Amino acid sequence: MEAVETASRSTSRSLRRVGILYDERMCRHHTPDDEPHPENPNRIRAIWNKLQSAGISQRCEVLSAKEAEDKYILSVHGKSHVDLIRNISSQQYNSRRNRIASKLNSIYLNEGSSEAAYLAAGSVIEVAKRVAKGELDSAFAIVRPPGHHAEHDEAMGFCLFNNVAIATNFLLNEKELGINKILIVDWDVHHGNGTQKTFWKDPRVLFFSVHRHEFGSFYPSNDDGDYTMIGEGPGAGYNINVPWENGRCGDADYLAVWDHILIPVAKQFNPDMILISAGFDAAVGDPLGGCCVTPYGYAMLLRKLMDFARGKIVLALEGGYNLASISNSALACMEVLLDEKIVTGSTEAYPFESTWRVIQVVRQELKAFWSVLADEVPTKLISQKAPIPVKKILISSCDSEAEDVEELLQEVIRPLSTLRVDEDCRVLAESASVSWRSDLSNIDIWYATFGSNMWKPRFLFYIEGGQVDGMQKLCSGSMDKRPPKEILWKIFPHRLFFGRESTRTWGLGGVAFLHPESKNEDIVHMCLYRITLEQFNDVLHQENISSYDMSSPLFDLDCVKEKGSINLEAVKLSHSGL
Ligand code: Q9C
Ligand code: ZN
Repeated sequence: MEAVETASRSTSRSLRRVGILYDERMCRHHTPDDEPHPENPNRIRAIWNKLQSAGISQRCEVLSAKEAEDKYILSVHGKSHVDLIRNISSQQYNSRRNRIASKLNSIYLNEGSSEAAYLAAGSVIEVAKRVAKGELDSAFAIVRPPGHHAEHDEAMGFCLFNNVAIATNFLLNEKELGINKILIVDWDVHHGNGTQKTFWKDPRVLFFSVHRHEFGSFYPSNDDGDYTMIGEGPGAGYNINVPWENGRCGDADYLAVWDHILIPVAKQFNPDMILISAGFDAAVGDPLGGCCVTPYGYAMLLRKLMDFARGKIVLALEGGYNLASISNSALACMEVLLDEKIVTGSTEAYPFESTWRVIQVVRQELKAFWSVLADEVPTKLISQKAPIPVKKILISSCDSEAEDVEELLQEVIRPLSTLRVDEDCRVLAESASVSWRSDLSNIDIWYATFGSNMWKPRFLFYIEGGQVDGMQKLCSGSMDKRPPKEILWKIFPHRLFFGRESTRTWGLGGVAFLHPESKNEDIVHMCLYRITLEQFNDVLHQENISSYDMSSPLFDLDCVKEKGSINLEAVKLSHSGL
């Protein structure tokens, strides 16, 4: 008899039996000389510590890891791959290990890798088995290395064995468990290529992945994650990809995809169990993902899935590289599993226009297989896209003589309009570099604001962090939390104009400038804050919720200097903010 069946539940335990699995042995997989790497042992430690200090693990059945048996791993991987991962940590491989890793795509290996890989796969099997048997209602396996990129004969993308695929095959093959249809939801920001391939022709497994794709340029950088990849043979229609065209997707985008694709299909598919490839690298603040799902967003996504498979849900950790983000996201999910907080409501934001477009093409592609997708999405909904902003910044010179408007337009407006505020910030480095910070922390700028930022307490949330009033938005603040060194109110004899037709973040007219030309009646009140260029970048990042890739500044002086005649001095003297 299993321990969890006999354990009498104390009153502090949840009414729901929720399993949580953590094992320190999975921390022994790390880079050979412990060089920094985003996929490092502190990821699972951070989550585990958070769940303990929040009192969550105390309300759960705590399980420890078990190594997977080869026969289960072999249901997904080839023999040579299994042999390699089993032996890679042995001494015979000491001299070859690094060379082997370097030939693989985004993989490191050390003496702890074999054991961790077996434990990660075995742990997902373990919790899945207990949920299938009804010993647990649901469970979260805090495992690493992650799994969803691992293919039949190939480790890649930080993944050695495909943990979720292995557990899925285990459930289907253990006939007495009575699990015949499984829904895999892969909300890791990357495409679950390995899982997709495993079940490509298998109608017992509905694989759903939502991921940054950018037309095949985002990792794993090929067409596998395209929406046209729907499965084959008997599996046709049982593979659903939702490929983002850009980063910066957040709660509103994910919820729209849930409401208009995943949830209707889940209803029709009616799974016996749900496995979630629960990477948290689409979370706000993730250095690789560049998306902005909040813990509240994850809670909603999970809550909506609990209405299926009689709540039999297993979460297995995949990616997620910001320790605070993944811990908070995991905590939010555990609270949902424990059913202790009601999560309802909607988000402040609307989905991107591109999100509605993707939803429509996915529905079109799959409607032959899922009748619930056949109807057009109401135009009323689609017209609700990322809102028109109430504000924004970026001013040029305040006391220009306006004698050479043409030149000013060329030299001020053009460089400003090339700011990367609205661009896709592709993450080039594995970990966010912070080297720009020290340079920019020594440079003061005047940040001229209008609209809500003129109200100091409101603006300070972007510096000090906190909850912006009237919005469900939690600001992280700047890394430099010093208050503005000076605050100035000024009236400028100019008018504001929108420098672009639209930006993806703010919608129409997203970025405003002071018009360099001055007409008699023109007047604008602005509040100027003297802050550092580092702080300014942090403000920009938060206001354009979008780019949480902090590996490079959105704005530095090169943007201006390169273009020639707007020099540093001029920027300082003219009290120009940016
Ligand atoms: N220039 C998971 O989240 N990035 N894996 C490679 C190459 C690899 C992510 C970038 C990202 C793998 C489980
Ligand atoms: Zn990922």
